[in-house]
Amino acid sequence: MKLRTNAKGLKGTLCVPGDKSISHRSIIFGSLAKGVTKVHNILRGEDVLSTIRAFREMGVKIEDKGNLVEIKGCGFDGLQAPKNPLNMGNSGTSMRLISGVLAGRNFGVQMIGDDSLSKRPMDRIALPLRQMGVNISGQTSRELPPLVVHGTSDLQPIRYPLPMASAQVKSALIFAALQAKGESVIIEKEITRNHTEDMLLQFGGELKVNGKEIRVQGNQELKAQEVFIPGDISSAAFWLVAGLIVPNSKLILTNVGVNETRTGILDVIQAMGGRLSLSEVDDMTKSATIMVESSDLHGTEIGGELIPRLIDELPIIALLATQAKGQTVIQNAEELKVKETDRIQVVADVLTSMGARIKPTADGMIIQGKTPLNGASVNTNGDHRIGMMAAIAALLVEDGTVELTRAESINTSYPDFFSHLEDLLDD
Ligand code: SPQ
Repeated sequence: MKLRTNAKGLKGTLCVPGDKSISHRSIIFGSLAKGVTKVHNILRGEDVLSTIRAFREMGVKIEDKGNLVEIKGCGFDGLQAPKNPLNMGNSGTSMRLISGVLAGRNFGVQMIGDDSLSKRPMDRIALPLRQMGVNISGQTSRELPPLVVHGTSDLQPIRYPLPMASAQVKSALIFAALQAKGESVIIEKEITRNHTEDMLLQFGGELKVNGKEIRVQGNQELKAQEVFIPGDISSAAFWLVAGLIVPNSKLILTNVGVNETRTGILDVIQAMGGRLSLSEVDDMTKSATIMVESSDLHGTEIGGELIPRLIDELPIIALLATQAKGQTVIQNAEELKVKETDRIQVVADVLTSMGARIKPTADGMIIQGKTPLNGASVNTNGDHRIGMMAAIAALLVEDGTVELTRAESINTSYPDFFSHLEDLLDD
């Protein structure tokens, strides 16, 4: 598709769709709890639909009533063996978290995915789950999908220091630990998004968090809840950056999730001198209204503990850095290599083809700022965040066209992205 170029400004107020990570977890906890869970503002993106389909195929009744989604959970023991392989589409979160759920189920399941998911390593969950007694295997030593998981009713607890900063591995182990015989201890490498921990407590479960250490007792029962999902800061990120770099812009984003494990991008924008403010901060739902305006930005350094708090925003932050004064250095972000694409290489390739000056490194990028962008032909390579980054970059192209191939991958996390862009364009 041909992308909009040469934008004269972005203006208006927008409510971004529900948080993808929290949406997945609401379906999982709702299916595992006993009773009827009601979920408001769920994201109806392809990834979450994969999680919904998987639990339906395991016998859980999930009804989309338009204004809310209702899940009739029957507990861990209520799950039934699916008749067919579970197709997780593009969703790493679905495959990894559901593997943890299956760890304590006494039946075998095959999980498959699209071409991108079929290249993503599952050894990171296979290794610890095997230690707990699960029969789990994929293809090659990286345990790539298709992945076969055969759980056990004799699941052993685990003490596991995570070798990488990963909320998906942590969450898979929490779901497994809930079904194990005794207490499990999971130690994070860096603190990552804590939606699983928050929601476990909301559903009446127990866990103890002490810094990077998480203790979970086995054999827990969960109770159905009403869940209100805030907007996804990872989707809001595209508008935050657009509002900062497109001249004559002012955007107000309402009901954005601001859980502190996800707000690294706000810290970066402030460090770069961006005009940004928060209002209507709600500590209960962890949400806020965020305002941004076109700004004079300067380069910064991004690394260490900050990385897991903005990992999915690094493609759009790289674009932000191309418009700032001076150099931006991103490091300690090697996890980017195992996302929907190798996001270090693909971000560098796409933005370089548009005229940016970016050097990919082993664990990040070095970006030179104040670069005008030109037209190009861009392929998402099946990665939604690359597609949305290219669409925001195109707004700065004054001469030339930007053609985007495989744009449909954006439906993974943001099906209304292009209609929201049209609403905000000030011409
Ligand atoms: O589900 P998927 O494909 O892995 O989604 C991505 C994304 O960009 O939408 C990563 F590619 O987000 C992950 C995120 O990077 C979602 C997630 C979660 O919901 O637990 C955690 C992060 O991954 P990780 O590697 O930290 O476990």
